[in-house]
Amino acid sequence: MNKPPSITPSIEAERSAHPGELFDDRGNLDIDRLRADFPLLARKVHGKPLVYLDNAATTQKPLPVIETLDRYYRMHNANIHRGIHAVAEEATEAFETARKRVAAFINSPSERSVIFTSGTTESINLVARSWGGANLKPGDEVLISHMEHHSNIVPWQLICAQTGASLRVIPIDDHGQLVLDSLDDLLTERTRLLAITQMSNALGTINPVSSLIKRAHAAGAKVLIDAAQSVPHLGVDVQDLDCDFLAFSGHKVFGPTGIGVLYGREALLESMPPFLGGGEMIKQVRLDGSEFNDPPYRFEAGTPNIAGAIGLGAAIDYVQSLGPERIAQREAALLAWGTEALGSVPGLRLIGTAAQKAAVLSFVLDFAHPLDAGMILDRQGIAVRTGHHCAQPVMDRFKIPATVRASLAVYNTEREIDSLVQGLEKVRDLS
Ligand code: 7TS
Repeated sequence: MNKPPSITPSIEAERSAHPGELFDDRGNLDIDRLRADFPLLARKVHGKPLVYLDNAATTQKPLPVIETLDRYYRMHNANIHRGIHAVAEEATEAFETARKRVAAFINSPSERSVIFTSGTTESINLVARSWGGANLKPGDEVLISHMEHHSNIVPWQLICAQTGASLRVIPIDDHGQLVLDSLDDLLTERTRLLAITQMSNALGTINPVSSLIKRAHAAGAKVLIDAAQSVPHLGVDVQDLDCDFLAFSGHKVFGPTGIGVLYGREALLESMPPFLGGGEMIKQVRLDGSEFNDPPYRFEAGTPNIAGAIGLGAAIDYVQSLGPERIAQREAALLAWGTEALGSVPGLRLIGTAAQKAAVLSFVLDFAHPLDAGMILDRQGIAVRTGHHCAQPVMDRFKIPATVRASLAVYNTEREIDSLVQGLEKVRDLS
């Protein structure tokens, strides 16, 4: 039998496409070559070269991802797991290969622990509804932090209201770091789950999740890590972390929108009831009751985002061809440059000055409202995000309505950050 043509270039093929090309012998990045992989970065906006500094919202997509999606829809589109025809087999193989790539990427002990979802938001809701619905009761507590994205707050509020459990919150200090003095009071035998971000999207803070996971486990609690921001910038290893659940989104790590991942410890997933009911998640359906499928399929009701998963596999290949450590190193240099450059702007105050932080420069200006600044920057081709960044409690903590947020990716340059600084001078002139 002929093997179906490869849909996603293998990690090896992807590496050989770039061997030593993107980095010289001393490990320095050839930024022009890297940027050439991302067609959108060559765009103009309002007649100016685009300076894309909104990577925490979503990243741009490299050619291998765009081409994989194109190839999938041109040549391999079929529904999966159910067809016996050749194209359905190709699509199924590519989808399941993507699952293996995700498992390897996060060092999951098994691909059965990798559930495809629509993104971090659905992943967290899945745990809240399925695990939370089955395990929480009055008197139990769920512990989060003050720097969570709304998608790691609201699902817990909803399930607490439904089950009678309560939500408790680890405070943050003026630098945007967790205040851990109070942890012994907050993390008790009543705590059933700690749900916490590894990296804040509004502040850039990197949390000491390894030690928090150890402490939570010692108290008998499970731990969910929101890795929406950490996977793209730091990479994660679920076995090293020893977390029980971990959620991330494909679109923030150079993959397509509408695809994400929930990692769950296998034994836990096996004990959990379904989240959504429908096709794929069952073994047998009778009118008087149904038998559910094993994980991960138990949690993947209906036709999944097949193209998205395969595109995410290509994105992961791309990240691995660059090397997560080299991405982190390059971004650290950019962050240091940006912190110093913005520090020289009179009237600018950085929000989020943690000792451990990555890729995010959130700030307020004493000469302009963030929304006005964002609009003036946009006219100069500079894309930043303004607002509360779906982290309203962070804004309340700092007593501000919003920030301007420049968020970095490996393809950004020092020159782009300098453009932001010049753009802010224009904001001052016009304000
Ligand atoms: N958690 C964190 C830490 C995030 O930064 C985001 C998205 C989410 C969860 C939700 O991810 P989604 O893919 O399910 O939407 N953060 C942002 C942001 O900072 N700007 O736009 C989306």
